[in-house]
Amino acid sequence: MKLAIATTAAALAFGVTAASAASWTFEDVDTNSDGTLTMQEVETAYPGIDQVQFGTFDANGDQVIDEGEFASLKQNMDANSTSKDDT
Ligand SMILES: [Ca+2]
Ligand SMILES: [Ca+2]
Repeated sequence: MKLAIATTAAALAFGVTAASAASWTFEDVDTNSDGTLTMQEVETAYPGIDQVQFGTFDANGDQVIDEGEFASLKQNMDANSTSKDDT
C-alpha cells in the first residue's frame, strides 16, 4: 500500500512537471496569429500569470507580448514551475 502511494505520487509529480514544462511555441500561444500575444492568449498557456507579471515581460510597454518578450516570459515561467515542483 505504501509503495503504491509512493509510486502514484511519483508518477503524478512527473506528470505535472512534464505538463507544466510543455514547450509552448510563440505560434501555439498566438491563437489569432497576429504576431503578438495578449494577456488572454498568454493566460491560455500559463494560467498562473497575472497582470503584474504580464507587465514585467512587456518590455516595451505596448500591452502585448512580442516574440522576443515571449522568449523571456517562457523561460521564466518554465523555470518557476520546475523549481516549484522540485520543492
Ligand atoms: Ca495574438
Ligand atoms: Ca510588448
